[in-house]
Amino acid sequence: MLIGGKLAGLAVVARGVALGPAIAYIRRMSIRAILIHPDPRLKKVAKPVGDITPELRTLADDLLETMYNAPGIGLAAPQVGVLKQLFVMDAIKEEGAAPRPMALINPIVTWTSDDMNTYEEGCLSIPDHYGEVERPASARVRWTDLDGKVHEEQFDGLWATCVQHEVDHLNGKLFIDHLKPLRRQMITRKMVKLKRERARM
Ligand code: K1U
Ligand code: ZN
Repeated sequence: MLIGGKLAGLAVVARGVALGPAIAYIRRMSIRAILIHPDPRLKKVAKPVGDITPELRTLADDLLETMYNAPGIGLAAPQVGVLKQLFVMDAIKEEGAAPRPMALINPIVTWTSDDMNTYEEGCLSIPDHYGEVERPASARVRWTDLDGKVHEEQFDGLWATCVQHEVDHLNGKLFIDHLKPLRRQMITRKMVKLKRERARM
């Protein structure tokens, strides 16, 4: 996990040590290209992460940078073409509240509430299209963090919606798969057109 912060696009990374003279290294964070639906990589089931390598930490930092830049509240590795079970999120809504960047490796939903919640979802892989999706209002998730520590936490409200949207991405599912077929086809056609236009530019 990135400990330290951002300095004009630089990640000050000090793993487990105090900042200042003990800064471990400075790495330029990268904004990665987000895949746009339809793309076969967005339909695949992501592979479980084995070892937590420096490359995986770099990927997590880049996902966070890309998510904040978009802006978005979540981003899954398959959305940048990496078919690994990793996503990042920060669903803090309150203006001025401290950010809570999270990176979740190999997440498993261990419980969902019976009460449901409907939220008008968006997706960074389906720009400018939204749809009402009904999901459990609360979800408990177990995951591994970038230090290899296992966590289990209950998410509610927007965090619950976001965590389930991101787990869907790891299973090759998009929010439009929860919509009626006609609406899904309409959005998909518009995305095909958008990709064609972007390719011409
Ligand atoms: O996974 C993604 O595509 C990111 C997506 C996550 C998400 C949005 C809404 C409900 C559930 C999950 C987004 O972040 S879309 C952008 C967005 O919702 C947003 C952007 C700026 C401020 C607040 C929200
Ligand atoms: Zn999405």
